[in-house]
Amino acid sequence: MKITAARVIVCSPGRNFVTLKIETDQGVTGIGDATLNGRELSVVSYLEDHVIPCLMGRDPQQIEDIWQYLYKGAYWRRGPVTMSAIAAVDTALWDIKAKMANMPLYQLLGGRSRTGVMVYGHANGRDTAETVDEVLRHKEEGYLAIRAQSGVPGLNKVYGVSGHHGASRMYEPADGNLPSEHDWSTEKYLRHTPGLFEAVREAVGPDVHLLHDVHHRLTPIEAGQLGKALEPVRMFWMEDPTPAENQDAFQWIRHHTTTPIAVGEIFNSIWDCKTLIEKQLIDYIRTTVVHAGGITHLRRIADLASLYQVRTGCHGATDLSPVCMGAALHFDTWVPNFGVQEFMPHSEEMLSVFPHDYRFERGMMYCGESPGHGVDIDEKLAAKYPYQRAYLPVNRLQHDGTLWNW
Ligand code: KDG
Ligand code: MG
Repeated sequence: MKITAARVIVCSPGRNFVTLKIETDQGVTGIGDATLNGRELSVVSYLEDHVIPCLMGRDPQQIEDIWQYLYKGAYWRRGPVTMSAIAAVDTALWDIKAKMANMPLYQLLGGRSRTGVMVYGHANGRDTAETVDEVLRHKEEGYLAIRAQSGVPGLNKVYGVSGHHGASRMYEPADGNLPSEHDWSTEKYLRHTPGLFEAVREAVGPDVHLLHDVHHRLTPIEAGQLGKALEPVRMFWMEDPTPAENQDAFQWIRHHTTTPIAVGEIFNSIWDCKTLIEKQLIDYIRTTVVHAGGITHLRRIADLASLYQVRTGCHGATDLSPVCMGAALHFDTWVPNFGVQEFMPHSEEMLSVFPHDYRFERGMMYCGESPGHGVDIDEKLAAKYPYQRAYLPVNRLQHDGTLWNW
């Protein structure tokens, strides 16, 4: 069997998505997500200029060898651009292998470990009252796990919260302008957040899992303070409490709180989380199919994590395409140490470009039974939505404009 063609499809049905399609001499094709939010075209170039020429004529069944070839063979290892490109190739190859075997992908990985995949939804509000309402609305929809983010009194724009009610699900639109600027005050945030979660827990009752994303904004000792203050609420997790380049820094959070910690949506290899996992400094690892080298590498990370009782909690915001979601749901259906999957629904427009067989029902998601990962791309429709330059926002300290972590 041989790879005969591969091409990159870029489209922007509300936000940019980069998709790699691989064709074979047997007529079977596979697709993989290569979307790197705000830096999309760098992965397009990496694939078109450097990776695709190396794929021609290779046997697509040799997934591991192709992975090693692209990782070790480049000499320049790791990094989000390289690993997203490798992920796209890897996902497309697993799609092809599963289609050749006439099996849904989870069967090839080792079969079903659970009936469905628990997902968490996003409840965002401009203040505590609106956030509580959004949490209750999600509970009504059947969610078993809900992430709550709220505006902070005295701050203009805060992570995850849109200016207008109801628009919060699409909080980083591909609008072609330069990065928007958010402002930040750790003092105001730390004053507000424990009361927010007290109100949310009181309203939602004891059974719903509650999650919160700190989005890298605290120092380790501040994160320890927040985690300790949230202990009475019994959080499912506190996400990205501090930047994780220095993995040992998480010890200081651990020394001060038993609130569980989730990290890893921006990690792209096992080396980014090795210390965090081996020293049991985290409880959930959030690496994804698209940014951490595909199914092949994500499985390696999950296996390391399982030795230390760290469970998976894959990133699943809308900037990861439906192709990534489809592959992730197969991974989640198999992986023994599954925790939860993030689910931020794509718009109808986005979903129309990516025909898929996964579904959401009462807080759970289910991958389909069709061969492969179950997601396709409608290339004609995709062509109607050309690329638009887009950025993630930046964040500055409110009192003096110092650039802060986003
Ligand atoms: O591209 C960045 C977004 O996906 C990210 O900011 C969303 O933090 C996020 C999350 O937890 O979904
Ligand atoms: Mg996050």
